[in-house]
Amino acid sequence: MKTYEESIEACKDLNELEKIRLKIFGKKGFFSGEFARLKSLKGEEKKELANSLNSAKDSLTNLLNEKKEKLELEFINSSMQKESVDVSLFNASTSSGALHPVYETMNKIIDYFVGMGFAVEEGPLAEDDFHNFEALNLPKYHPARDMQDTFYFDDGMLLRTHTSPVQVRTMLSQKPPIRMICPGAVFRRDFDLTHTPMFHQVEGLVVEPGNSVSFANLKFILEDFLKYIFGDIKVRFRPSFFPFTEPSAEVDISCIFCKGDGCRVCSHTGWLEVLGCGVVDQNVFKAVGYSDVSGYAFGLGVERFAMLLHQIPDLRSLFEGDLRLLEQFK
Ligand code: 2U9
Repeated sequence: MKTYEESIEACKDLNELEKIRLKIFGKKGFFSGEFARLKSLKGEEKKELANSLNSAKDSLTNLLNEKKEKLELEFINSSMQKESVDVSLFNASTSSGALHPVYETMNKIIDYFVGMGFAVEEGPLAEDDFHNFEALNLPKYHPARDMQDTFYFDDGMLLRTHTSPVQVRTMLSQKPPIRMICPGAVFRRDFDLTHTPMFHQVEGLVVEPGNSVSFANLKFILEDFLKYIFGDIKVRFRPSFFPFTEPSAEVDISCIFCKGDGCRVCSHTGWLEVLGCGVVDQNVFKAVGYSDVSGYAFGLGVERFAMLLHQIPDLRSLFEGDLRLLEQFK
């Protein structure tokens, strides 16, 4: 019969080793029987057995631990070999990627305005107070400037809260006429069902010398744009307020789900709010050194458009990177 030492030495896997351990140290194992026997002994005999049992226990424990470590290492090495992937091999199941629905929607919006002769302008994500607030007629006490709404850096710079600073930069570097849109990421300290700290806007600006630009021009282009994006819908303008435009309006389309009858998506109003707009406030032109000009501006949230176009109920799902959602947009 093999000794315990020989069994441990010959053992080939961790399950087998555990069985041997139980035979030696388990409740009904070798040591529990021997220590029970100790109780019936006395004097020198008891002492001798106790000593030899304790040293056998130490040496078997060491042997078991060493063997366990060795078998574990062997197991890891063989699993790594079995599971390793040769990334240089051609994978027949690889599928192509696709544009994210937010970018697909943004491109559609850009296509319309480029077709209408608008230039596409971009600007920095980290901005200063002047370009993001001051030049846009947002007074010092305006709530949007609050630490709770805006991400500030230690040096007073901030993450732009809208793409409007791009229009400010464009006006500062160009002369009218200007006809531009600026698509891009913006940042606000907001996170719930309908807000994420980063989202995308497309804003537009038209400036002409003199007083030729009117609300009627703005109304025409936005109605035409919304029909290009959403198809056969009604459009309505509601008076509103923005610091950078006067007069200002919010724009609704008839609900694309219930055709205006009222449903859960439109909160049973028959209308969906999709953008804001207005005639540019003269204070904004003053801030960039323009005089004798007129213009209109508008702004929209791209995620809202993507959600409506693709019937995506939760805004946050656009940012989770879940392939089950993204693969539906190929
Ligand atoms: C300049 C002058 C005027 C841009 C405008 C809006 C109205 C607007 C919102 C839509 C949904 C922001 O993403 S949103 O939350 N935007 O309602 N934006 S007018 O007006 C400007 C911009 C720049 C120099």
